[in-house]
Amino acid sequence: MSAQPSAADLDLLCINTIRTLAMDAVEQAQSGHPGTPMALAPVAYLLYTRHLRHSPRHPLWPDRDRLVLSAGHASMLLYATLHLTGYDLPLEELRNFRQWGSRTPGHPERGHTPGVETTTGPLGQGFANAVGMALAEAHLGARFNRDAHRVVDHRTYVIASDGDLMEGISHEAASLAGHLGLGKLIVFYDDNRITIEGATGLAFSEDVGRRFEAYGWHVQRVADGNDLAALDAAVRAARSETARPSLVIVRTHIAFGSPNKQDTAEAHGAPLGKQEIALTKRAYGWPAEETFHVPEAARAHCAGCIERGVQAEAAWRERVAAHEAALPELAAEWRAALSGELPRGWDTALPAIGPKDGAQATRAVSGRVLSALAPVVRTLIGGSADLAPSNNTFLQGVPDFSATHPEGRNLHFGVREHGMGGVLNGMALHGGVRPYGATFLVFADYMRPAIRLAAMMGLPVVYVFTHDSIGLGEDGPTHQPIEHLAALRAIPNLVVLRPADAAETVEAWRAALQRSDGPTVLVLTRQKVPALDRGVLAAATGLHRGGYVLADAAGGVPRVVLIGTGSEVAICLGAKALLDADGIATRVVSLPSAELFARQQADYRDAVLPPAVRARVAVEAGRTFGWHRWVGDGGAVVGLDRFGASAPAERLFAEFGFTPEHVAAQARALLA
Ligand SMILES: Cc1ncc(C[n+]2csc(CCOP(=O)(O)OP(=O)(O)O)c2C)c(N)n1
Repeated sequence: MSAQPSAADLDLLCINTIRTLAMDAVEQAQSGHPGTPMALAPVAYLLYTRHLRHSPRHPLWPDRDRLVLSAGHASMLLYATLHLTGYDLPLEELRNFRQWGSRTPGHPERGHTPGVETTTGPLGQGFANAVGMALAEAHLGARFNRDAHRVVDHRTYVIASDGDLMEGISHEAASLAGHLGLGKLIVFYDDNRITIEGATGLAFSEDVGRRFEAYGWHVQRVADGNDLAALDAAVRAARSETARPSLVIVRTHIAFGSPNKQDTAEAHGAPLGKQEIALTKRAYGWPAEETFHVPEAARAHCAGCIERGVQAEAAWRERVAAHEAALPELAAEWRAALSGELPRGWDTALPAIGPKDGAQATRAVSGRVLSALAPVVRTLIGGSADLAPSNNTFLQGVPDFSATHPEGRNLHFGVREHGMGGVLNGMALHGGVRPYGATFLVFADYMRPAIRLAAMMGLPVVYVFTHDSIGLGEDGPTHQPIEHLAALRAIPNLVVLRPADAAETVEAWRAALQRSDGPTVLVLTRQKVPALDRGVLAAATGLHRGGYVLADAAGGVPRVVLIGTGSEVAICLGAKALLDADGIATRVVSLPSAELFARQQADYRDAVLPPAVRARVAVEAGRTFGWHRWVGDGGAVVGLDRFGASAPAERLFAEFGFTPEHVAAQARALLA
């Protein structure tokens, strides 16, 4: 190579640097995925150096373009590119790929590595996250940009693999994105025709391009993933298409350049091996014996991203200043939205609901809370997977979000629970909005992978899950959640709240919106539950500690403790009346959130559940799994370790023992 490499030589030098860094890091770790980074290096190089508006020295500036590596297994593509373009990811971190304490985990983890926008690895999730990011951008742009004053104006790029496009979640999210006309979303599909088991033809033969055209996307094809000019032209065309999301299908070759492993599944998830690496490096014209080699010219060329990023952010700050001068009120609202903080005094808008309101379903109360908050907490945006009339999630008086009205805050996710989960995560990752999504509790299973990732990333998403037990009645066992509460409680960093009445439901929303470091599930009834008389019983603010003494034994020294959640709290109160009448001093504990309760100091927990009182009965219309921690060896659980049945709710509660009489009998049996 001459002292002054040509532009084309320089491009190739940078691309081969990304390729060889990926090969070397996987070899060093003796685990990982080298083939796809080798194939996609031209796409990543082109995006990061010519198209992505990003700032390596300030990766989180709000108006940056987002890039999502949905094919998270190809993490070394991202790490090598971030390293080369000047992010705070030193070569040492690449040498420590996949090791304890490194910033280069096996799959990209948000918050762990600068420049990583979302945690990916479970295929398809990143795709849906990107749809959520593009949706949030479209919404905030419509709300806060005015004519020339454009403070929200960025694109969302995605790199997706065969696996991403096979997964159902991407079908759901792509269909929604096409319907909503998210024109600033640009997806690169790595059409390498290889997955783990071999050729994609084993299981995947549809015409992906035509499928996306049918979704309403703008679809382009690039025949050779090494053709930078063709890739560049496709990106430009995708950027000019503003009414439809874009899919660029790029034909690539996994492990490009490897004489013996190119186009084989072997190159997907295993190190190439020393010998093959040497052969491949020779084919690239690379020093075969050197590892983690970064040519000075490549580093210098890619470092241009740093200065361009500084300039892009500075230009944006000027636009922000002009926006602020011209539109001070709007600018203040926008800043507040970006901060993620709730407006001062927001909770004074929470409705005061008391015993005079009578028995109500907690889902209905939640609906009142949402509509009362809508004008005040204007970052609230969300909807349901086609169950809004049942979930009570429609924000009254607020327009729908649509392709023509992206300023709307009522979302219609369609019957797409999994897609909704991934989109909510993307919206929360984007920032500036407080997203919520809803369905029946039983269908939480359809979105569990996305909920798990929200918890892992610490995203403040709120889930409204209604029809929370056999109490939904006649729809029968397919619709009656049994194991769902236990299953959700098993997810770390997820707060599950099952309020007992209207007052606890209001507090549950307060808790959900105050939480900024993780997701919250609101578990709500279809059927009416009595308004607990808070003049006599303890205040519902006890919810914030997870569990509290709702009704104490006379004299404060119980012989029996009854623990209930949600609709079963009223049953516990009924049982207490029966036991008290028998002279058995009984305490009722409302335990809307086992996670929050478990976080309390031991002395508080012991005050609520005195260790000396071994006669404890937990009552919850769901699996008993997990309850023994709270009732102990000497306790009993009135739960449901079988599927439900189709019948009116009252009959089901009676048949399955959710009655004051049965609960009281259990308590008496424990004392005997
Ligand atoms: C939901 C999910 N299922 C399975 C996997 C395991 N997995 C990782 S990569 C992959 C498929 C690889 O094929 P492709 O997506 O085409 O990636 P490439 O081989 O081109 O890198 C699978 C099944 C996963 N990461 N996520």
